[in-house]
Amino acid sequence: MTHYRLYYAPGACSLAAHIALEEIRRAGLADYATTRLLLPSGDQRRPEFLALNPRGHVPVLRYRLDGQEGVLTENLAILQFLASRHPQARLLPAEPARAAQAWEWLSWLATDVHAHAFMQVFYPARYAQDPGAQAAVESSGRALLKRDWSDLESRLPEQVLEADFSVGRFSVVDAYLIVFYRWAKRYGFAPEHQYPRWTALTQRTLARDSVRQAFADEGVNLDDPLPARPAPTPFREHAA
Ligand SMILES: N[C@@H](CCC(=O)N[C@@H](CS)C(=O)NCC(=O)O)C(=O)O
Repeated sequence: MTHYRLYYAPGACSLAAHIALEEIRRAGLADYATTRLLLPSGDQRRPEFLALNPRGHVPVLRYRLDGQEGVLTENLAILQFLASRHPQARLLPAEPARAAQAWEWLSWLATDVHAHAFMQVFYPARYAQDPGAQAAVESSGRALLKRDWSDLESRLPEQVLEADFSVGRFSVVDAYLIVFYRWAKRYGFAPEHQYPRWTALTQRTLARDSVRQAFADEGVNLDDPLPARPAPTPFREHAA
């Protein structure tokens, strides 16, 4: 049986892979262990972690497969690997048009929403030195996110209000979307008051045992407040 180890930070984007692994474990398909990193403490820059991922990012997945050890980085690669290794877990749709929709969601979330918009909000000091310019970067990220949330809400099918997930059955898209919903709440976008489809989808996702287990293991909740931020410095870190 394949065995995995996920390197994650509580509430970070790695939560999507954690949920996927929990789905796989509950289906009796494979087991996994976890290693927790604390981003505000700089664990991602420790030499032993950089040896696994020189980019200094979670998630990282280590696996043993057919006697071989492997290391995989990048959310989308990890989600795809897990879904294709364990088709019985049905983590991605099999039907081509549905699968393409899933990839449409995953690629937009990883690039426009995470890498483009949220990075400006999380790490403005990586874009500008001057505190005034950093505030401008953060507000640019917030404006992008506001646009993204409207786009997201309008693209979710009406059926998510009553049943269904983003692309029909539960998939890793929903595991990834709930990470962003939690971040949206923490960063003051109040999605529960503005986006009924995304909120209904989130509640349905949160009702899954795998999702509740991954949240509990990481010690996070949908309603966790954002801790007070330290004064801006060039190395300011966010708590996901
Ligand atoms: N492109 C990477 C981005 C991963 C990423 O940005 N992870 C964040 C947590 S959500 C991280 O590890 N940040 C630590 C840092 O940038 O120092 C992916 O999609 O896996």
